[in-house]
Amino acid sequence: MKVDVLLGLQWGDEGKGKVVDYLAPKYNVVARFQGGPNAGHTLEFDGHKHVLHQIPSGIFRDKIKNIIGNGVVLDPVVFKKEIEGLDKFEIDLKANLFISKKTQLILPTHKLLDAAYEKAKGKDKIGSTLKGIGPSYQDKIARNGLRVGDIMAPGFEDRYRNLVGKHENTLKHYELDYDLDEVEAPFFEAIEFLRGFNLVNSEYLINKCIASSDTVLAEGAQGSLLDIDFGSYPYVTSSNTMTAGACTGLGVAPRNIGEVFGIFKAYCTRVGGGPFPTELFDETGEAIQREGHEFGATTGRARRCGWLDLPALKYAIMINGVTQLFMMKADVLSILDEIKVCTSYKLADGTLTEEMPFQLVDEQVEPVYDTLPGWKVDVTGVKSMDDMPEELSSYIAYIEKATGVPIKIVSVGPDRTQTIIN
Ligand code: 2SA
Ligand code: MG
Repeated sequence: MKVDVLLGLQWGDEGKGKVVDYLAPKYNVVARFQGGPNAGHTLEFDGHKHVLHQIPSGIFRDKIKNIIGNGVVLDPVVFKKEIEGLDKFEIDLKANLFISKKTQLILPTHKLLDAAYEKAKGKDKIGSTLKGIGPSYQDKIARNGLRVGDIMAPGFEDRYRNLVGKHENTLKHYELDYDLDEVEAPFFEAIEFLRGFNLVNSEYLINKCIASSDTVLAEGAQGSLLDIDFGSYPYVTSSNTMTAGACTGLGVAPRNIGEVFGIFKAYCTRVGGGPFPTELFDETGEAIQREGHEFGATTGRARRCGWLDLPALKYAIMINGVTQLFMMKADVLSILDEIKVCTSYKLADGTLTEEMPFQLVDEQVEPVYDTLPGWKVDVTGVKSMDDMPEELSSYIAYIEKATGVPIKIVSVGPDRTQTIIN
């Protein structure tokens, strides 16, 4: 079987956790291919609300193998906490969780470096989650990093000291107070804990699954507009959040990619710094934030809110090869009399474009909007496309026409059951 990929098409927080959880029963394997503890995938079921950071969202379903791929950066301390948080669910982690030996480790000093770099950027800071993501990927690319498999080899502690020495050399150029001993003790405890898990050559595992007709879902984190290559650089995360990232982050050949599910919110949100053309600074933005509970699942930060941005959505669909769209949080827009959709950008010289400019920031793009009527009724109990208010059906048809991709799922609330299939 091929690997289906599920990705966020905006700036993260599209509701990927809910969708993976919903789709999981159809899959034998769920795999994370990039990102790390900066992700926050919220799942709600049977009255539980649970946020996962590094563990794939298939973990709550029996008989699903969950793989943390080589493209991920793993913080052992966060991992230990996450696993302990799963205690009450009685999951057989020996049978259900596999970690690539090639997954990069996040060290305590990576988090310190993250903080130091952000502080030095001043008002131009990225708005990093400060989980050590950038510095860990930096070491990976610079060929300095330590990987999960290294913790089983003799000399791990020496290699760790060596790398930390380099980090301390860098840190002394920044004004940052820290106490390494304080963060190292829990780190080594967590490393010992990690040694008890299935640490595997996950590229073999996943390719054997593909060959034996298992169904595999690759679960993206963050969103396409945060992609290191195609996002709003430098206000991005440090990994490839796009479909191609699933190939490199798991060891899956491009020809083995099947469906690409693109998740987007019926509006847009962004957490952290960086350009956001359709951002709302008024009461409407505040109302969306309130109604949509738009606060980060990892850091609790308030998310900036704005209208749906079609040039950005079409861009994400293009670079990912999206075959099916899933629209999330449609219920949040029920409060609005009318809904705007950005159809193109007006550049500083007056020209209109439907393409993403090289620098969203510098070009000072002005969104051009279409206005659609709102539906103004509670849709959280709607169970089928036929029961939808006409205005919501029109909103869906409008987006499908603009993007040329069918919207196959519409979410009208956080629970597993509040999911409408088209
Ligand atoms: P980082 O931490 O170095 O990867 O941050 C770089 C930028 O990427 C953004 N980013 C995110 N944006 C939305 N959601 C993310 N995950 C958490 C969640 C966020 C949270 O799911 O709720 O709880 O605040 C995420 N992770 C990274 C980040 O804001 C920077 O703009
Ligand atoms: Mg999130």
